[in-house]
Amino acid sequence: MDFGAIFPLLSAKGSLKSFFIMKTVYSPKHNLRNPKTELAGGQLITPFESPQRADYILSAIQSQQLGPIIAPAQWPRSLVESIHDIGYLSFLDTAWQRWTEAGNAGEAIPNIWQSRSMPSQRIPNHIDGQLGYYSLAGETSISEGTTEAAWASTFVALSAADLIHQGENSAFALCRPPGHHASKNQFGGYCFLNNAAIAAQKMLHDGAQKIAILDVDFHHGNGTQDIFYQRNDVFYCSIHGDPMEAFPYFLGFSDEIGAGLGVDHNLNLPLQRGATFHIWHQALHHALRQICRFSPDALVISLGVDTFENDPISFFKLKSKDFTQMGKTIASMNLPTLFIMEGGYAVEEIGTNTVNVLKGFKNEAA
Ligand code: 7XA
Ligand code: ZN
Repeated sequence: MDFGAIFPLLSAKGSLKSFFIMKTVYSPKHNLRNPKTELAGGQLITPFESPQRADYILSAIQSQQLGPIIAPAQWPRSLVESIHDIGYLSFLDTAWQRWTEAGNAGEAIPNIWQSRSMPSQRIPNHIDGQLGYYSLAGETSISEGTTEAAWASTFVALSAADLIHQGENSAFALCRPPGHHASKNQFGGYCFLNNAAIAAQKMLHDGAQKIAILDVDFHHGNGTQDIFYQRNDVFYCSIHGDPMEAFPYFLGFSDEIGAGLGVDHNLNLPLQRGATFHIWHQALHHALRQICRFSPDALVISLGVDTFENDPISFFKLKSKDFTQMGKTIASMNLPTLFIMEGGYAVEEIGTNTVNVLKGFKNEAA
């Protein structure tokens, strides 16, 4: 007898399906991150990483009835300090105020960095020097409200991680600003606090022994790699545009396999310009096989949908339907899975592409 036909709640295996429901954690405080300037092409342009992005995702979640939308709780600062340096966090706390008090009219954009020819380890006192010290790239301006939005984004990730701790088999953290480029002590690539790393660390605090982070954003998550590079309790794996051709340019190569205890706990799968879903999906299978060998207690997905064919700053060729298959394939791991929003700049399709992953996952997971 086909129980599924009589009771739509029952899968063929007879287990309860949760009506394709996945809880989303969301905070309207993401709107506090609303910079007017991004340095690109020698000009100050309207940033690609805009509040609209989250609006589109939220409305797709609502219209496609993914599941309940929940507000984040507040979490202790110590959880964030377990990933980021205290000095960096104080810099973020005061940067905007110090920038404006220094008499600057525009948004805070770094314009000097410690370089190969200036290897001083000193941290400058001046805000201009500190912007250089605490950043890894120049496109990302700090504007009023940025730090508050970044913390709210991290609280979204922590609350979604907590849903998994409470027994949900999956959850979606609609984080904005994103996080995977943020290292222990540097912002850049639109990221300030590394939401995926902080959430993974919370899962370990909560009793998990091993966490795998799979980064499917178009860009390599240099911050996440750097944070866990010498550790063997977190396996970091990323499929991304070849850094010889794509941001962040200086990390994400296939010979970066981890160091010390972390050897063989870092896997980079860079792909060439024009990669189709067929190629991308082969890389995903390879990644999942390695994650399987690691045998984690849970999976954190750094979910960027800037692999989409019409993304304005990326060069892969995934179509909207491919994101559904991506979710299904990830579900085959049969692990508690936390999705953390990262990039994606084709705003009109960002909601569809994101929800396609989540529904693909949920429809497949028993
Ligand atoms: O995943 N990371 C992103 O989507 C942001 C990448 C920033 C690229 C800036 C290029 N000028
Ligand atoms: Zn990206």
